[in-house]
Amino acid sequence: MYEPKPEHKFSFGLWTVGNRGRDPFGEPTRAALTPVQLVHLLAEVGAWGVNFHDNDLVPIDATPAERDQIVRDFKAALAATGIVVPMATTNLFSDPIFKDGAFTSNDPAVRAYALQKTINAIDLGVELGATVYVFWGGREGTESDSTKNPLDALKRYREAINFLCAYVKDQGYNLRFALEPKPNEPRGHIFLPTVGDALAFIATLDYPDMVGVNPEVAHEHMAGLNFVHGVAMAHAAGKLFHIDLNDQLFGRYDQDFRFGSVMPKQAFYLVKFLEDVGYSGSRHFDAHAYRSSNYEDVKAFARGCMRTYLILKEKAAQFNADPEVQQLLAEINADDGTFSYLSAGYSRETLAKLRATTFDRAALGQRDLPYERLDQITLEILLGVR
Ligand code: DIG
Ligand code: MN
Ligand code: MN
Repeated sequence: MYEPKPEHKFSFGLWTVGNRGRDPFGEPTRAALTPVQLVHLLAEVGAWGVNFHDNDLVPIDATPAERDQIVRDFKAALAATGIVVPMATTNLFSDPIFKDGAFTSNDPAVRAYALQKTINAIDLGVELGATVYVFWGGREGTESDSTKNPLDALKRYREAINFLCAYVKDQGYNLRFALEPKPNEPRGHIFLPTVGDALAFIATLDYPDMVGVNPEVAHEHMAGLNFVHGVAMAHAAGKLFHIDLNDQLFGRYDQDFRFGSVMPKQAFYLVKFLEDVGYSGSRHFDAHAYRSSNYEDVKAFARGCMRTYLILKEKAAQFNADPEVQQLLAEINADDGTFSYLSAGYSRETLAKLRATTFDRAALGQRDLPYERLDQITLEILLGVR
């Protein structure tokens, strides 16, 4: 039961199971594992895919010969395990050159370097099979808004993404971009802070069809937002190209906890949504084990992410099949068709009919809404007593 299979499309970044436990207040608690070792660890726990930033795989100062050897070794590990590479991305945040951003840096040389680095990283990702390319602009932001006009920053961001979309088209790559929002950390304020901002930004691009979003649970929770509502917004816009699953409380630093480990009820609604709409992308866990964990516990963390997803998937099916839930939903959404004429949109006839309608406000205000009963049933399904 709850064993991960390739068809579940569970993926992890090298940086997730390879996280060494460093945090802003402490040195690493785990030894470094090589990308090849991490691929074998992921195969051992039953993952389907592995993702990476360019420098998770190829050190920033590697020579071309070293790069090619690393790629050969990595490809051999992928072939030996059957693990695939669904997504790749660029590290535009670790090196000091990016201290004031990459695409939005005030220094045109840094912006140009970020473009060059991303082009090379796109080539690397495509070479290893990626079809989604994520842009998390962790350093694209400010501490002091005296330093950067947001219009200039967004213009630079737009020019960079437009340039890179044109590059991908020119190369004929089968690759789509997914912007990953986050409100802050490591910058005091990060541009494109939420799913809504990213969707608005995409609409201003030269090739909007190539660009979607990669929402992350923890990042919307940091902003105190309902993650499922943001995911639904992206899905409705045809822009849910990828998703970063993890967990945390609202208003905390980016905790990247094991999926479902903090707010299982919200995780349930997310899994229910993804399964109900038939989301076909990666279920990517951008999360890491506690600093206190050793690698056996890191494997437990990875298994836990996938098990929890599968358990909640089963709970969602149970919810959908529960007769009392279905009866309550039918009650709540009762519609005798009286107002169906409005769904055809505006017309003079519709307007006249609407104007001529009288409403019994008191009666409508007294309508039964058994939401407590429905939510209690939901909770009892999750608690396993139903
Ligand atoms: C952090 O949430 C970001 C980076 O780890 C990476 O660029 C992206 C890919 O999922 N998530
Ligand atoms: Mn995160
Ligand atoms: Mn992420």
